[in-house]
Amino acid sequence: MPVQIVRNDITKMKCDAIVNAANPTLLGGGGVDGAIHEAAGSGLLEECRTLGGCKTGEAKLTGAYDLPCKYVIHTVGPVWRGGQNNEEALLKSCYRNSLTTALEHGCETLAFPLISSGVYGYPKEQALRVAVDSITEFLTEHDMLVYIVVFDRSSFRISEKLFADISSFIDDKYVDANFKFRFSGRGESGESAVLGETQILYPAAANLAQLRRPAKPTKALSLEEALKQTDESFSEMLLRKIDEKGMTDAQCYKKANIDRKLFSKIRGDRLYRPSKQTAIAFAIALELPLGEAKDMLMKAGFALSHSSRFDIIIEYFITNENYNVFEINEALFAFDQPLLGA
Ligand code: AR6
Repeated sequence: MPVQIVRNDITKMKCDAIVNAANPTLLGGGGVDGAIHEAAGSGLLEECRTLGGCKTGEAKLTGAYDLPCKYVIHTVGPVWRGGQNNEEALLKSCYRNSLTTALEHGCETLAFPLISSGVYGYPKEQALRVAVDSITEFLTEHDMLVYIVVFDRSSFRISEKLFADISSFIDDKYVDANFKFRFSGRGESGESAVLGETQILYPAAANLAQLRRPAKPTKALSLEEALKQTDESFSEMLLRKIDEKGMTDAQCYKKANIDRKLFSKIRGDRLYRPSKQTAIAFAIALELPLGEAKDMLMKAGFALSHSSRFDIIIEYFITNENYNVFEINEALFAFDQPLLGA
C-alpha cells in the first residue's frame, strides 16, 4: 500500500526516514519538532546547527540519532494566513522536496506528520488533502511506501454533509436488511437478505449458475482439475477489466493504492485469493458499477453485506460513483472502520 494513513506518534515509526515539521531556524520548537528532538537526543540539535536554517517549502536531511529510523528530513511548512498567501503551493513543495530528498538518499519508506496543521494553523482537513494529493502525484513516478501519520482524529474529519449522507444511507440499508431478516427471512430477490449477501465465501462455490447445473456423470476429478474448471478467477477478471478500461497495470494498482509486488503476485497466480480490502480497492480503481464490483468480490470469495457498516459505506461510494480511494478511506476512518488496504 504505497500511501497509508496511520494514527501514531511519528517518533515511533520504524521507517528509513521521518519528516519533521520544523521552523526556519531548524533549532527545535514545540509540537512534532519538539517530540522529534527529544526522542533523537542532543546530537540532532548539534547537526541542525550546522545547516544554516531552511526556507519555507524546502527540506534538509540529518541523521536520526536515537530515533528508530536512519534519517530525519526537516521541512518548514507555511504559516496559515487565510489561504490566499501561497500556502497551498508552499505546502506542496514541502512534500515534494522531502520526497525527493528521501529518494536521493535511497529511502524506501518514509513517514510524514501533517505539516503546518498544528502551531502553523493550516486547517487539518485541507492539510490532509494537500498531503495525500502531493504524495500520490509523486508516487505515480516513483516507488516508495509513504505513511501519513496523524495524531488526532480531528485531522480526519469528513464534511458534515457527507457524514450525514453516509449515516442515513447506513440507516436505510441496515434497517432494511434487519427488517427483511427478522420479519420474512427473505429479501426481494428471493434469497435470504442477510445470508444471501454474506454467505458466499469461496470462489469455487461462488458461481451459483454452475452449482445449479446437473452434475455430469463423469469420473471424480482431482481437486486441481476441479479448480481448473471453475469460471474466470479474480485474477483473470482483474486483468480483463484492466484491458477493457484501457488502463495500464501500473495505473490500476497505483489508483487502487496497492503495492506493485502484491499486484505481481496476483497477476502471476490465477487462483490468488486477495483480502477483501484489496479486492474492493481494485473494484474502486476500475470504477466498476455496483453489480460488477459485487461480481469481482464474489470471484475472491466475498460479498457486500448490509449487516456490515464497512460494506454499506463502500456501497454508498460506488452507488454515488465516487471512486476516490482516499475519500473513501477518510469516510471509513470517520465511521471507525478499517481502511482500504491498511
Ligand atoms: N507525531 C505525529 N504527529 C504529531 C506529533 C507526533 N509526535 N506531535 C504533533 N503532531 P506542529 P506545524 C501533529 O505544530 O503546524 C514547531 O514549534 C499535530 O497534531 O508540530 O508545522 C516548529 O518548530 C499537527 O497535526 O507543526 C514550528 O515552529 C501536526 O503534527 C511549528 O511548530 C503538525 O503540528 C511548526 O508548526
